[in-house]
Amino acid sequence: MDKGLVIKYFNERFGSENCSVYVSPGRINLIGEHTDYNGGFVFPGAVEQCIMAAIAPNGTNRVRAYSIDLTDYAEWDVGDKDGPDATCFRFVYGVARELTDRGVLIKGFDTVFAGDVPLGAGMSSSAALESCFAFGLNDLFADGNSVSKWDMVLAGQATEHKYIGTNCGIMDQFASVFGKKGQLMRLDCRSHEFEYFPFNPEGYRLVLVNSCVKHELAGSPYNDRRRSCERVAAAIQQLYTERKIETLRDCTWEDIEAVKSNCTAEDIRRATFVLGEKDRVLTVCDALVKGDYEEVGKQMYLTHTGLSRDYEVSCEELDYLNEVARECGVTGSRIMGGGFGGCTINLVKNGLYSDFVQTVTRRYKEKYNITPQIIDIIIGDGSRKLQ
Ligand code: GAF
Repeated sequence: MDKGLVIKYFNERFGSENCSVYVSPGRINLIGEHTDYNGGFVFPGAVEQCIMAAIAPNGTNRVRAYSIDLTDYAEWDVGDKDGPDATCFRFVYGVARELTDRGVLIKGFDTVFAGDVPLGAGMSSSAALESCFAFGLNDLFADGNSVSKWDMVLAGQATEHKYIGTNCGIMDQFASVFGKKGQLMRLDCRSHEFEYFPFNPEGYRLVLVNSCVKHELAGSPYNDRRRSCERVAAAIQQLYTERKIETLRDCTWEDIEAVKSNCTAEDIRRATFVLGEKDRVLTVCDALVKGDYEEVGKQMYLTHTGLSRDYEVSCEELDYLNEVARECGVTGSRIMGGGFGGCTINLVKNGLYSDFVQTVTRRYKEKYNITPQIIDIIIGDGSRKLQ
């Protein structure tokens, strides 16, 4: 992303180059899917693809915002109770309100933004947008009341919940704000403790294969999955009143067995996936420390199977990409992100890389008449100011 581009558009629209420029990345996740809202572990990293925004206070109470990618413009008052309709502006509006609730006195501003995080790929372009504005508006308006990085993360997540309608966890905003070049992060989503893990697998590459399909309908299947998990946790709490069960993180395999007859088979399948996934993140961390990439890959395939059969967030196209990866001898491959379309993440031996990319591109095109997008992963830095 070129900062000259957003400055040029800012100047064209608002007649000045006097602006600050902020950037926030999308993310990958090596393992730990749908565990964040269950208080489990995730293992994401920020990528180089990002959202970039030029922002300047305008001395009024009005926000004026232009999206370069969508060629769309909106205006609203800082105190507006409803905000704009278009989703891309609702992220900006929501984050501004959430920061205000956390003590940042936000006034009117002009902004122009753009990004190169592929939309609908499961790389979290929305969290990148939220984090970009959380970071930028805090920098411009905090004036002694600056909020912490965690507050920025929570402001982005609350925006999804209150202004978009997706009851997401904390992983995407966390990765976008806290990302570090060359490092993955293992986050405990219950305690918010996290650790950076240098990620430089000798002899392997991480590559995304974007199916370029998106089957999700307005966030509701995602929220349904979350509700399934909450129902199972609530059933366990009901059985064991002496314990405190907040999420599935507080539950064991025996607990799930104990409430089997009180829950639907579908809810039990969802919970089974989540408990398995929690353990898989820890197994992968240990394997990484030992340099055991075969084990990392094995766990990735197990995650894919669980997401496809038990959590049911895969689709025909993603299962096909996973199957082709397996047939090509790729070390690890799985759906990445929320599911229902988007990318697979693949851990591939250097020597196999070109063959795999050629084969998966050809076979996917033959079957679905879509050329998949190949995205080489470079782990980059989190939210920051460019000027
Ligand atoms: C989406 C959500 F936004 C995250 O919080 C997370 O639950 C992810 O799906 C699945 O792991 O990206």
